[in-house]
Amino acid sequence: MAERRAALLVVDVQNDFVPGGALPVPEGDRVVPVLNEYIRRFREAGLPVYFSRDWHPERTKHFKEYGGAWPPHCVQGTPGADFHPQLEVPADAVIITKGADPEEDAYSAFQGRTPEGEPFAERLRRDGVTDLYVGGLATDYCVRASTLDALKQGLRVTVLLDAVRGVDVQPGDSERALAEMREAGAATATLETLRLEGAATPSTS
Ligand code: VGL
Ligand code: ZN
Repeated sequence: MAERRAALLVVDVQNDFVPGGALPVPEGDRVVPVLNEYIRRFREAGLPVYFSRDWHPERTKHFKEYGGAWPPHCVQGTPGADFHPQLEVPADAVIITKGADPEEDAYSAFQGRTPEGEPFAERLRRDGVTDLYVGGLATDYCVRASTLDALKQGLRVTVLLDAVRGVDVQPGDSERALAEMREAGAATATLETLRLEGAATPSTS
């Protein structure tokens, strides 16, 4: 069997996406302690962890005022674009920035780049990642788009059900998004069922 290597992608856990923010995801803050536990497990197993962030210019066709769907959020350099203060982002974490192009919605982390300007998919290939575990915000937008793109890249993808929440602009959007991700080939897991591939040390829980 070919060697496999897991990695964690934490999607857009930023102040504007939690209650009190500009585009709050209901219960968005609840994913933070759960993600912190996933982050610890991946790091203890010697596996990579990536953090995507939504990072828009003030003027973008993503915002209502310029023809898009959303109120202004995650504007570059503002407190709303910071990671949630309780999210345990390691000092050496790889941050994937997306949404900086004023012509793009960029819901997917695969439209993002590392600080060196490398596309996320290339970075994953270089890191030898074959299995991507995805949690964060929001289930029906950036988690959905990132998961579907990861599957298109040929990765095995697992959505972390206890570490995602959705916007649900229409009731049921998140459930429909999860069904779509499963249909496209995504697996699902929780802290209780997680078994990591390619861990340097066996995970004990
Ligand atoms: C997102 C709506 C607008 C997300 C980003 O991170 O899911 N949703 N921009
Ligand atoms: Zn956005």
